[in-house]
Amino acid sequence: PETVHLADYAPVPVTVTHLDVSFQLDPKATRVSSRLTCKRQGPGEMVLNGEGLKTLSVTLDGVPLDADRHTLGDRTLTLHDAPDEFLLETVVEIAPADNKALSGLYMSNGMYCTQCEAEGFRRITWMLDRPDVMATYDVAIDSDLPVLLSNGNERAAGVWHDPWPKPTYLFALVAGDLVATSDSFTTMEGKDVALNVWVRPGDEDRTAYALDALKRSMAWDEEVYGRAYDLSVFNIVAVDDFNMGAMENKGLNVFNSRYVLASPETATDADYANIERIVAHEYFHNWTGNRITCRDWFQLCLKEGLTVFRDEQFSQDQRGYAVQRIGDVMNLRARQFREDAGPLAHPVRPESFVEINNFYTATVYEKGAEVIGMLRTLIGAEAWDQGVALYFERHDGEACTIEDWLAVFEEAAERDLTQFKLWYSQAGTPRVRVTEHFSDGLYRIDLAQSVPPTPGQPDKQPMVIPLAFGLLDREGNEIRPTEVRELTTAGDSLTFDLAEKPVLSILRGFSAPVILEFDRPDADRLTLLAHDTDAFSRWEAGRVLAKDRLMRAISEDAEFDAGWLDAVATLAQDDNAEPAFRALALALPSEDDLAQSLHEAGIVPDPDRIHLTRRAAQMAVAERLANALPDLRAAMATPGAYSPAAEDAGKRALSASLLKLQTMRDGGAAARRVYDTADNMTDRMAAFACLLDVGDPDVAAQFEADWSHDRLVMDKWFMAQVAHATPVDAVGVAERLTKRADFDPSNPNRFRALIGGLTTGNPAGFHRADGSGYAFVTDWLLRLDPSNPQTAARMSTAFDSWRRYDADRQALVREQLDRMAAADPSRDLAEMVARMRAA
Ligand code: BAL
Ligand code: ZN
Repeated sequence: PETVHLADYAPVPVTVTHLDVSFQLDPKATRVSSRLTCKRQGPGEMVLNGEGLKTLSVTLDGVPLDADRHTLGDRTLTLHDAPDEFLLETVVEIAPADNKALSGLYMSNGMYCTQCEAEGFRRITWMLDRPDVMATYDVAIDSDLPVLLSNGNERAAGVWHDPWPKPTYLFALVAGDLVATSDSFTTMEGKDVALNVWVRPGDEDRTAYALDALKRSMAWDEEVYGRAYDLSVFNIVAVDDFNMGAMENKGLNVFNSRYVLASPETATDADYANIERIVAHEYFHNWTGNRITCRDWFQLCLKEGLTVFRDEQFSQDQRGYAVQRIGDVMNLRARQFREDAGPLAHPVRPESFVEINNFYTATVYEKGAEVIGMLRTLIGAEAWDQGVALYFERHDGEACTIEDWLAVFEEAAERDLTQFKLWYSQAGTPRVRVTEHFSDGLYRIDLAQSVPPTPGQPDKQPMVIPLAFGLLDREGNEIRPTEVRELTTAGDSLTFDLAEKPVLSILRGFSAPVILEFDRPDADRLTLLAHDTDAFSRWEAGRVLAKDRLMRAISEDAEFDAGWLDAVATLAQDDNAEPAFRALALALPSEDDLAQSLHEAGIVPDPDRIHLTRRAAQMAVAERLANALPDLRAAMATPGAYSPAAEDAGKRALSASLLKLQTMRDGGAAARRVYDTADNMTDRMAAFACLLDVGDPDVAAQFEADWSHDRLVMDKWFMAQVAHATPVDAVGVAERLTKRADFDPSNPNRFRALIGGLTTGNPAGFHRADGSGYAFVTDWLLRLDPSNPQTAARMSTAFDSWRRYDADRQALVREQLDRMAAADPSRDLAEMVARMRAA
């Protein structure tokens, strides 16, 4: 397959400024008639994209095209000597019911829907399917179905006009038997906007939270960024079969139903938080993505990194800065640091790809957001605000690059960002080594940075690393508040005149996506854990202490010392700290995190040993808290009606952490009481997980009896059973579940729940020494790949950490990677497997 390079970008010789498209919908034979208004902007042939289209006719200015004026290939339609201005009309036929790739126009539970990002529009009709071609649209939908939606404003039933020029990837069409929950919003410019959340009949009582989140997002974007909505209607549609989380199509956001539907009985607090975040994210794209889009797919982080940054800011405002920031950093480390450490590492702006769908990654999204956060830290809030305002003013209606983005900040901040731009081109997580020296009243911090080699990038240059830090005295009083220093060279030092050696609090707020290497006394970490004014650093101190204990217990059989257990117990019982923070502080580093840290320390990770040691640590914490657990949990009760707001959610999170510890002592008695009496899914799932952990023989069947009618709740059931099986049983449990009639692998949520339950939820089960986990996952990837390459390729990342493990496990994984490579996989899966095999 062909590799596409950023360096080869060239504008189109002929562009399209307007599309008239009409659809006669039919599951097996949908007819798409389109008329493109085309305009030449330079010399060259016009090459349109198409895939799987049955072409019925092609005319230019009303005249059928002669054979010598065009070439109709499998995936291209080339017009030779096209005039300066013309209308190109095509009629094609497609079969949405047969489209199981969920890209282009497809069917889900009897409704028609589309997914066009990145290159799905070419599966609908002939077009220049690339983001730098921006056109207005008129769409007419002919169907007996009652609800017919597309982008823009509705002119008549099923007739839509979108006045905002947009690239093909933002096109959407939905047709189905749907019901709406509606509301309205008046923008700061005085425009009345109708808001609708469309769902299948029966789901309408679960739409209120998404609608509320939408209104809060619209108000927030006006207040914080001065951005108002620009159409008369904003539609959200929930779809059951969806590869992504959601999609920001202009005026018609299409969502995976799991990120729309919520009721206290069926959704957990985490589901509510995700709905809030993703509704906001897709809405924010209206300005950062839609009004200003990407010139080419290499610039994906231009819209995604920025929009993640904005949704994280929004969530911080809605839910509290510290807890949100810690959660975002945990997510970054779990997904992006892992990606950066393995064969799939790539820059925030990649320079080549085979299949762009393989680059919707944690690096482009989450690291892309961190890069923007660093930019704001470096230039300051005021210059940031000016730069963003300039970006909106200068580039509205354009398809832009990272160079365009950085130029506005160079102007606003009057600062050269050449070195900063390395964050977009150099892959890998920088290491910052910190060493302290104190003598004769002089305190010196030595800083050294390095960026590890990554595929295709053996040598790296020093980056600009903003380091936020403060100083505490030995008693924990802050003696220097937060300030930011920039590390721009391989090594640097900071010095301070001080009477005694302070306690350094560094990388406050996680001011840069780096790994700190800082060997320091426990006493300093305990001081930070107890007293730091920066909540992130406080949490981080506890995290480092816990990881250190776990690493030593795994590699040296070290005991869990009383000093650490006392510190954990103190924090768990600290009424001055918010419950959500205490819950985060109680959470131990994940098995995957430990495996990576062991690997980096030169120790080959043993997944079973990691699993058992982590459980032993939990048991030690449980024993230390012992009889305090029931009262602590009782103090976290949330009487009254369920509220998904952060305060109650935080209490439930701490309560769930404590219940897990209590289960280790009482064998599940408390969890059983919670399970039987819970009035919300958050508490019920927490108890369900505990009961699965202790091997409760009845709870899975009870859960199923209550919820077998509900697809989203049953996804949780599938996932939890695999994730909470013992490592020895996990593959067997997963295998048994795949044999059920309701395991439908063509539904991505169900597939991800079950396979992800093993690969992510049960690492010791996935990495069984006999290779059964590897073989099982490979079997299913190969089964899914022919119909849904995107999801198969995405899930194949489970193998990206294979080089960490022992020679036997590596040989077993290699066997499976070889098997996939030999199975004539899709372009998507082939690219992923090739990158992983090259490691
Ligand atoms: N653009 C794909 C889905 C999202 O990032 O919003
Ligand atoms: Zn996005």
